[in-house]
Amino acid sequence: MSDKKRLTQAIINLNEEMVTDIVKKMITDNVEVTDIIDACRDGMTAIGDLFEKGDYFLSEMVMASELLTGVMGHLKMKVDRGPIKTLGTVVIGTVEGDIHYIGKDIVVKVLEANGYLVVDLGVDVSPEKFVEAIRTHKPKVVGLSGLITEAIGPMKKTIDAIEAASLRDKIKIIIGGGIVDEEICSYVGADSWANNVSTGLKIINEWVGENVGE
Ligand code: B12
Repeated sequence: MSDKKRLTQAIINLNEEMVTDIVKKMITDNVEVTDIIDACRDGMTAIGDLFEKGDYFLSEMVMASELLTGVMGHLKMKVDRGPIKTLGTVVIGTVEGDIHYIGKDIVVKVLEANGYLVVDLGVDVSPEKFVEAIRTHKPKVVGLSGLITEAIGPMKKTIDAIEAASLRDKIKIIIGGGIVDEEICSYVGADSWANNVSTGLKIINEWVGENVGE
C-alpha cells in the first residue's frame, strides 16, 4: 500500500502514532505538502461518512481534528519555507454559523507559503466583518470557507453584503469546502470554487496573474 493510502487509513483508525510516523516519512521522502494534505482530507471525509452512518460519534470527529492539527504542526516546517515576496492580499474566513477551520487553516498556510499576505478572519464570520475587512485590507481575493449545508445561505448573504457595499467589482471571490460545487458557486454569486487546496491555489494564482483588483 502507498504511503498516501496508509496515511488515509491511519487517520480513519485514529492511530496517532502511525499518522505521525507516516507523515514524518513522507516529509523525509520530499512528498509534496499538498499530497500529504489530500491524503489527510480523504481520511477526514471517511470519518465524516462514518459519523453520518452513526458508526463514529462527535468525539471521534473531535479526535480526528486534533490528529490533523498535529499533522499541520509537522507540515509547518515545510510550508513555512516559502518565498518572501508578496503577491497580494487574500482575506479569508469561515462563514457565519460554521466553526470548521482545519481546511481553511491549511489554505491559509499554503497561500502564505506561496507568497500571499493572508488576513484570516477566523470562523463564524459575519457578512459585516468580511465587508469591514475588505475596506481595511483591500484584498485582491476573498475566500469563503464552509463545510456544512447551513453555510450556503451565509455565503450568499456575505457576497450580497459585499455587493451592497459596492466592493464586489474590486475583488474576486472563491468559495471552498466539502459542500461547494459549480451550482452552489453560481447560486451564492462567487467567481469560482474549490474543494481542495491545490485547485484553490491554482485559481487564485491565475487571478492574480490577471492583476485582479488593480
Ligand atoms: C473535523 C470535523 C468536525 C470538527 C471540526 C473541528 C474544527 N474546528 O475544524 C467538529 C467535531 C467540531 C465538527 C462539528 C460539526 N460538524 Co463536522 N466534520 C468534521 C469532518 C470529519 C472533517 C472536516 C475537516 O477538517 N476535513 C479536513 C480538511 C483538510 O478538509 P476540508 O475542510 O474539506 O478543507 C479542504 C477543502 O475543502 C478546501 N477548502 C476548505 N475551505 C476552503 C476555503 C477556500 C477559500 C478554498 C479555496 C478552499 C477551501 O481546502 C482544504 C484543504 O484541501 C467533516 C467531514 C467532511 N467530509 O468534511 C465533518 C462534517 C463537515 N461535519 C458535519 C457536521 C454535521 C457537523 C456538526 C453539525 C455536528 C453536530 N451535530 O454538532 C458540527 C457543526 C458545528 C458548526 N456549527 O459548524 C457534516 C456536515 C454535513 C452537511 N452537509 O451539513 C460533515 C460533512 C460530516 C458528515 N459527513 O456528516 N466537525
